[in-house]
Amino acid sequence: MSKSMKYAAAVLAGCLTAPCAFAAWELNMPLGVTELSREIHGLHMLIFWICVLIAIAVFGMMIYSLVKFRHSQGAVAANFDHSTKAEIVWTIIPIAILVGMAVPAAETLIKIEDTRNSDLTIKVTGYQWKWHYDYLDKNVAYFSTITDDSNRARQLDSGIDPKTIKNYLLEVDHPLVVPVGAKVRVLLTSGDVIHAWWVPAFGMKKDAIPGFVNELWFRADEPGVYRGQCAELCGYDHAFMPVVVEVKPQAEYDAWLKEKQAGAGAITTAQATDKSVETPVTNGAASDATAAVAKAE
Ligand SMILES: [Cu+2]
Repeated sequence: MSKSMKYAAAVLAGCLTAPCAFAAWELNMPLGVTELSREIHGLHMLIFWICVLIAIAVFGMMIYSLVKFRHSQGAVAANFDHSTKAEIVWTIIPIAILVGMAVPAAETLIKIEDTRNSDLTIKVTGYQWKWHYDYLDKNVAYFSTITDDSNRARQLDSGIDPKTIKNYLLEVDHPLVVPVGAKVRVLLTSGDVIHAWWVPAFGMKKDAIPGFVNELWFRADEPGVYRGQCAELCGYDHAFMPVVVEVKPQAEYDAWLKEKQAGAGAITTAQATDKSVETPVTNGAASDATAAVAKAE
């Protein structure tokens, strides 16, 4: 057996004895937990199958022509150089395909951009390297930072095996909390460089740009914890600012909000009496963004 064949046999044996590793492979996009994410997935599958049909038609015709009209069979090349009929056909068919894809895509895009009639508005500000969540008109605002255990394990020569850390690099101290079934409007901005807020299960990702306010919305159908990451290369710790969203039943969310508001009230009182208490970090861009939002509303 040659060396390369031995190698191939070893790889094959490895593949057959490690089905667990392959079971974790996910080739397609996740389906998500919002109506929009499922619609985007449907659109992706529709266009995928259209591409498959086009590939079958084009390669089928090409292979048929190569075999049927091969030189060894005595084929003689045609000598025409123009066909109006063929040009009309190969113009109309692609236009029909493009229009057929554009109609459902435009419908979905319009839904994605429609942030009207939201139940809750949260301003999300990206910082190097954490997120700030501000529940507008609710008097609740806090930072969301990667947890200490992930942060320690990721240091060079930390000696900590990342596999021992639960949700390694995908866990934060204070997740974003929203009620299930509510239309949540997210206003995105940044305090320093461009970041991007991304939760794959919601089918949503948008840039957070200093001095600008971008909008997105989601309505999670199922309670649970959904994880994402900053999706814009924002500096050397870009990989260490995860996004965690906890979707809770309405009653649990109400209780959480009340608790947070009580905590915020306590901090405000402490700040009024004790000047040494650190005030929350704000900066020009983020404050401008809040002003712009207030104006828009
Ligand atoms: Cu970032």
